[in-house]
Amino acid sequence: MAKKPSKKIRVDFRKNRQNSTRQNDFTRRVQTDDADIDELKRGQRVSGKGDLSRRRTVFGERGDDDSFVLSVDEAACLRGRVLSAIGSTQCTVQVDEGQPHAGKRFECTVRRVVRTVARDARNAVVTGDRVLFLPSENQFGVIERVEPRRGVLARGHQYRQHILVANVSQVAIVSSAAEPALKPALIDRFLVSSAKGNVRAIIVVNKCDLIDVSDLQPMIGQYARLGYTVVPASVQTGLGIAWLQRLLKNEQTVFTGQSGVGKSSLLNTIQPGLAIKTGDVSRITQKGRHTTRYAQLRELTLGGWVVDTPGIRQLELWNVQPEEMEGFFLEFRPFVPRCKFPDCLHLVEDGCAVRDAVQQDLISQIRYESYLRLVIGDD
Ligand SMILES: Nc1nc2c(ncn2[C@@H]2O[C@H](COP(=O)(O)OP(=O)(O)O)[C@@H](O)[C@H]2O)c(=O)[nH]1
Ligand SMILES: [Mg+2]
Ligand SMILES: [Zn+2]
Repeated sequence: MAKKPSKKIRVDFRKNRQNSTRQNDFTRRVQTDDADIDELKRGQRVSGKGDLSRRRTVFGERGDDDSFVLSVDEAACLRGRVLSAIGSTQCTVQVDEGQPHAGKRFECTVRRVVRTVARDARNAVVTGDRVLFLPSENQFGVIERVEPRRGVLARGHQYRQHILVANVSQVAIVSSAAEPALKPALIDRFLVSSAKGNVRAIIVVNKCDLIDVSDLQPMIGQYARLGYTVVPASVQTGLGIAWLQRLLKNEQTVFTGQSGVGKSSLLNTIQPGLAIKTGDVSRITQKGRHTTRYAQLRELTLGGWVVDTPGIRQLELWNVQPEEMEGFFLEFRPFVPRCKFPDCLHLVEDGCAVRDAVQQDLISQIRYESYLRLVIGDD
């Protein structure tokens, strides 16, 4: 196989804003300074101008997703998966199978150059990332490289993208048949987020013990025709649990959905202790004890991972343009080319074939309403 050509890039290192926090934390200072010295030892050029205006040549290649994959000393590094990442700097990494320290967990900081080559420094390292890290003593280490991601879930947060988790293979969109009532619009919103992140979706309808399951058939049929798997489930009766276990085996699955629908109960039924207790979410950071919202990977004994996203009630859509929305509603596709105007948003325009299809019951009214809410964005 032909090797991709190595590329050199020049990167600017911004003025080091970590100085003040370093002063507060002696161990961190030692680690970070050692990391800088290591970089010097490995022959990376550092200009003599000090921190204010450093430029450096780094080596690497473009990943398939257009990320920049740094060249690192692979023999000295361990490969692992980020179980949780706080602020892209404090990461817990579990070593992959087939390597020294397999299964062990390391508390890692992130080499500054990793943040520099990331498109957005805040998302430089996220939960689920595959990384190479340089281990040091006492199960500490420094992340040297983040592998290209496939399948990310992101949300908009304070007008910026916040990647919640990377390398996810599927999302379990959990809803409940009753208490709280089934909300198709919410399911559709989650379906769009998953499709936007290139992640397969499974729809779980929990609490089926509270209803007559045959009442769900039209809804199940509708989503099944669109190619989605719908699992009727109940923690009370055990309905759907074995099916869910089969669907989760050897996959990386994010559980998401409104609070109260039974995500924690389902996770604990699938595997005792799988759900994160709310108390586990707080963690000591440099600024004191913080209850942060971050995703955490949990290993399944049957193979694979699940990610619980405590405190994140819903995935706000990030960067989905109104004109792009129709593409996420698969049943609209045959009609879109027949609209009179090529830029039709299927709202009030004349000659809209999508609206005609809704009128003729060829597109479900409920799905069309979900579409409207997402395009108009007022829910
Ligand atoms: N009747 C019924 N109640 C359930 C079921 N699953 C969960 N619950 C209840 O729903 C409530 C919320 O569950 P929880 O797992 O905390 O929901 P989460 O917020 O999505 O994690 C709890 O009181 C559960 O006992 C179910 O299948 N049937
Ligand atoms: Mg919960
Ligand atoms: Zn139209």
